[in-house]
Amino acid sequence: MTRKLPIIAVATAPGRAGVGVVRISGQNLIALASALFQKKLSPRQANLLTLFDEHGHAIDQLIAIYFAGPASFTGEDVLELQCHGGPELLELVVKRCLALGKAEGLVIAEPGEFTLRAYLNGKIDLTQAEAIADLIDAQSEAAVRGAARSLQGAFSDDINNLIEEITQLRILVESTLDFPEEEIEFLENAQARQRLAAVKEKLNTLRAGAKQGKILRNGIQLVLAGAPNVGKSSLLNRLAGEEVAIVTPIAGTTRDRVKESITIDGVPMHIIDTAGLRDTADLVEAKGIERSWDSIRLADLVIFLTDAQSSDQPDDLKAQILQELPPKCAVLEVINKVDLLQDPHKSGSSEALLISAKTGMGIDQLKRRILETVGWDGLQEGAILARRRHLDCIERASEHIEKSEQFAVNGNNSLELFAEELSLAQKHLGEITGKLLPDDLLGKIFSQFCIGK
Ligand SMILES: Nc1nc2c(ncn2[C@@H]2O[C@H](COP(=O)(O)OP(=O)(O)OP(=O)(O)O)[C@@H](O)[C@H]2O)c(=O)[nH]1
Ligand SMILES: [Mg+2]
Repeated sequence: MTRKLPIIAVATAPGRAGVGVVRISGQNLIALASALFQKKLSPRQANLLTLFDEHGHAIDQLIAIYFAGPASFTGEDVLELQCHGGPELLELVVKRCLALGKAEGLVIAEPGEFTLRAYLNGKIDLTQAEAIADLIDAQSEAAVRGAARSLQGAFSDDINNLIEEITQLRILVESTLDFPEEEIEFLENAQARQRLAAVKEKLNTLRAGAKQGKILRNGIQLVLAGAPNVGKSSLLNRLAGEEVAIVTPIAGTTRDRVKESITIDGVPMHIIDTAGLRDTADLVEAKGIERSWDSIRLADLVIFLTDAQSSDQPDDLKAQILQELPPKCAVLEVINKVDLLQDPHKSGSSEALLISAKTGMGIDQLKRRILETVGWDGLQEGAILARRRHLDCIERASEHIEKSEQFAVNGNNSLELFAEELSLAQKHLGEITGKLLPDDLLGKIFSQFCIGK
């Protein structure tokens, strides 16, 4: 995880483009830079140079920029080669660099290794490192903005401010521990409870923001489920705004899952249209139905679609779906084909939404209900892009703050426990920015990056 060898990788995406960037980072790259170009590069300047192979034939004319450490992305010396963007060409450039960097031990970078070095050298903290990956993976404009804010340090600042407030409180508590007779007075004088309440409120705001950020980052797995022929594929097409799934009047049309990603109000939705659920002797259809159940088991939200005209009672199927749902997954009941009804308002339970995938009736309300059900509050100014890991740490910190509150109330002999809970809350918050992070977790986080980052 913490090797010191110089590393190299293509930093741009695979494929052909105008420009392709090869990045090298290491503790001392002066010798390598000279070997590559037979001249000393001036740091932070664009140098137009030609790279030659071992026979003296030109490989590419490129722009080289040399960043002397620690004033670089990784904190080490960094050499960035802006070549022409062809995959074969970039491979040749990397090969040439590897050959000339052999003496210094130049190796191909592992996924996320550049960013890991930036983190280990104190150039960025862990939330900022994660924000780099999230910025690159962002699936909507709002997600880009959220990740960019985290990269600027907005999320880390919020966390660090909270940690600082808890530290102040701990200092007060711990300095009183030596004088037990003053405990009760301390709690009053230091306004411990008010300060704790303020910490709690900030933590709640942070949690609410992080929840929104998680929705924005991961999107929602939305599964369309129901009996055959109720119009699931038609609804997918309507939501996607194009004919992605085959629609026919024949029950059992959809066999395999059809996936389409859209955004609703900037929130990424990964919609999965499934095979209609029924007992069947058809082997292919049965396999498809198995996959429908698999999708339901992984959903964030299931739309249970029924047909307004059908006389079938959907209650059994609904009960079956409810049984298979993962925790925290909601079901939205939606009745389709209301365009065929004389009086749409008479149909179904009061909660079910009435739509027509064919005419588009009720689709806007459905979109609104989807966002409401998954807990999307609308985009707040200053939203950050959070991960499951962040939310878990915030939840755990909140639990310890809640517990500490009890000890602040009881007074007698509980200041030590009060201090202990505060310190645990702090520890979990520290995990978010990486100040207090187990090594194995670090490996896990950076291994999810792609090479060249
Ligand atoms: N009138 C009307 N017909 C609809 C509506 N939605 C779907 N249909 C029709 O219902 C039939 C079945 O639609 P699909 O979208 O294929 O239904 P499905 O639920 O995907 O069916 P399976 O893939 O077999 O499970 C087609 O003939 C559609 O044109 C609607 O809102 N109104
Ligand atoms: Mg279908």
